[in-house]
Amino acid sequence: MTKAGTVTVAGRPNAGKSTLLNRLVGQRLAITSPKPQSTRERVVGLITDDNTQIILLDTPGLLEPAYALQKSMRASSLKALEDADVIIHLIDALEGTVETLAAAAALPADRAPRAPTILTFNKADGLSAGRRAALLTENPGAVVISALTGDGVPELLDRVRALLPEHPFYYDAEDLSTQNMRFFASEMIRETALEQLEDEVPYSIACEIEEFRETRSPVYIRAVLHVERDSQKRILIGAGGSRIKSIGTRARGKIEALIGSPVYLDLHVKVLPNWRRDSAALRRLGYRVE
Ligand SMILES: Nc1nc2c(ncn2[C@@H]2O[C@H](COP(=O)(O)OP(=O)(O)O)[C@@H](O)[C@H]2O)c(=O)[nH]1
Ligand SMILES: [Mg+2]
Repeated sequence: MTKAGTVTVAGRPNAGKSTLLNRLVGQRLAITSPKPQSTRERVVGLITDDNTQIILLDTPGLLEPAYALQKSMRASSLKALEDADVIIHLIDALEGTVETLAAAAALPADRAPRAPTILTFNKADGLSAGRRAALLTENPGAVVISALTGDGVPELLDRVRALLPEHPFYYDAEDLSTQNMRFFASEMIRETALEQLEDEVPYSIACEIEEFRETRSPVYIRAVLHVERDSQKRILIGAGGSRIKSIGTRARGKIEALIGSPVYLDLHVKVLPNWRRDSAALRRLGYRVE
């Protein structure tokens, strides 16, 4: 008898959702960042053991959308909540605010997600023992974890397993994701840009993979980083091309670690004016547009 199903990790920006996906999959698949709103669409991780297969969905943080990209992010979070057999509602325990998922998602009570939800407090490594005990007393049935250290994660997995339906596996036991390397390569490049840039620039970057030739050695990848304005393009390129070169070198290393072979990364910068507010541009970049 096997169990299998979709488990959606949802919550506010910066709760540690992507860190949790990486911890559970055992690979750095999802972008993580101290800068909020790093995840823009659902990221799928597959976790398979002898008798359980979890299709884990990492989602963009729930927030009030202000422009088209954020609307798209919200739509993909809500879709992942609808698709869930089990929901992990992740809350940053250091933040203090405890709310229902319907409140975090700004959904009316009659549209609250239906799947069973495990209230999960993250960042236990920063909690005092007293605060941890108080959280568990005040929120019966909650789980306290650290996605960073792995503390409490086995207990969370046990809780998820207990709620999963009986079902044959959907995917091969060896598969790590249902998304392709093209997607993860573009995410690694965007993550590196997030690490190396400040202020508004990281939020204005989208990465498009124009060519991905796995049959070549080294693997050939041509990617474009789109920004919204000329001034951002200048910052991204840097003096004498130093910034884009450094992003390229670091991102190449991450992609090589993920695919396990040498990569030639051909990285370009272009201006796609105001793409974050433009549905046609969003669609072209592969974001969900309703
Ligand atoms: N101290 C601590 N920091 C964490 C933990 N989990 C995530 N973080 C940090 O919180 C920030 C946001 O993490 P991320 O996974 O990108 O959050 P997301 O926006 O919910 O996907 C990053 O700087 C992470 O390193 C944790 O368990 N403990
Ligand atoms: Mg994230």
